[in-house]
Amino acid sequence: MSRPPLLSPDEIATRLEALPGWALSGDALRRDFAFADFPEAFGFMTRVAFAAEKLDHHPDWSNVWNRVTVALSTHDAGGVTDLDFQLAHVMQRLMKKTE
Ligand code: H2B
Repeated sequence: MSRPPLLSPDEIATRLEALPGWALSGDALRRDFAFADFPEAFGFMTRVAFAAEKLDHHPDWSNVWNRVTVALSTHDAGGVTDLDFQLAHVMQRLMKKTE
């Protein structure tokens, strides 16, 4: 499937203003999420997994008990594209359902 183009550093900085807690580090958008406990964290990951599959765009992430560490980049493009912002917004929405 064709992937959208890489975003410029300026475009990334502008779009990050709408995503509290997220930052560009290296070639990825990154954020750490903290939840009340493991079921909340894993529930969040499960909901995100279904949304990611629908988007055909998947996070690099890890989980330790109540924490989920996320890096979003578009592997096929070698950096950050609109798809990463779409997935970051999905995560923001689903995180709020867990709080
Ligand atoms: N996820 C991410 N983060 N980057 C990709 O380039 C990517 C993906 N490519 N999910 C998709 C799957 C691709 O491998 C399939 C074949 O569409």
